[in-house]
Amino acid sequence: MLIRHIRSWELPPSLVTPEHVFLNRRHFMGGIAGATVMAAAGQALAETDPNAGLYPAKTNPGFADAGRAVTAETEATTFNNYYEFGSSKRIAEAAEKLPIRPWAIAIDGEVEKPMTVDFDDLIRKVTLEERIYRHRCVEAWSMVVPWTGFTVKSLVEIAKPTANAKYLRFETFNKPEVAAGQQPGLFTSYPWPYIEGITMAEAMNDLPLMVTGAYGKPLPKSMGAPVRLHLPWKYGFKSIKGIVRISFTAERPVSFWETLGPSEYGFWANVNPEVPHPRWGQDTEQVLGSGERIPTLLYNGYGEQVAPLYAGLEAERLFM
Ligand SMILES: Nc1nc2c(c(=O)[nH]1)N[C@H]1C(S)=C(S)[C@@H](COP(=O)(O)O)O[C@H]1N2
Ligand SMILES: [Mo]
Repeated sequence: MLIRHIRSWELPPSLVTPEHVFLNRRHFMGGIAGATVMAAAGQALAETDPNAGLYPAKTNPGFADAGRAVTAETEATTFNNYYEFGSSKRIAEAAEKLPIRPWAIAIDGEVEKPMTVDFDDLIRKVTLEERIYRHRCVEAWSMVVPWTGFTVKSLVEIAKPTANAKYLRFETFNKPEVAAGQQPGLFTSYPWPYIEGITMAEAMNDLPLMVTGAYGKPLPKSMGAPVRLHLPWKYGFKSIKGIVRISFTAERPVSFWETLGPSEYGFWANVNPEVPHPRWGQDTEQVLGSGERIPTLLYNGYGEQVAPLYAGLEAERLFM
């Protein structure tokens, strides 16, 4: 198996530290080590980020309360999945090596006029808002984060896709010189760069957010600065970080994880407690930063907003 040697959560449960023990330990220690790292990172950001003045953005009243406690900032910003920087959750320091200025984003494919925009120009063309969203990782842990960003819908309006555009394909940077995970030898079999995709209908829904900030500040590098996607009703791997290209396509994009393990990670990846991952259940989730385990909700609780998107698609593998 291609992916067998990498991901610790794929090991038989008996071989790894039970997740709740690990998460509790993080909860216990996060206050000390995490706070120091974050204070330093936060200060560096405030000094150098040209968009610091845009934060905090106004909270969208429709998303002011996620119905669960917001995850402590030190937890959410130091417990990450970012394989470009390694397979551990502790990549926050390594991710600081990524240069994020200047940051060009290509918008191409099935659009009236392909373009390259500088992130600092793009962010001034859109309306930033804060939304508190639940996030559910396919590994069965979850968090609640106050994101700042702009809707994917507003990005589509700027991009002006043609009638041939059926999908959006997102691409992450490929910088082996700073991202150890992308260097030959480490995860050689991995199909870099990281790719994700959604349909045009999904893109035009109100929920998808192009995220530029979290916790009322510019996004930390560990969370995908300067810009990442967030799709709160899908498993976390769909929420691609460090975006450098957005292509409008006629063909369905094949994502990074789908290329690696098509029987385990599909295109749709909508959260559903009743459809287990081939190697673990999805009915409950560990709340990051607490000892709590809670039931997982269909579409991560966002069914009212997104279930209509999937009417007529019941033959698809919508939940993996
Ligand atoms: N480019 C890139 N994007 C990525 C990932 C990644 O490894 N590389 N991991 C994904 C997974 S599995 C999750 S759960 C979320 C984690 O986001 P967070 O680190 O901000 O919590 O990012 C997603 N986006
Ligand atoms: Mo994830």
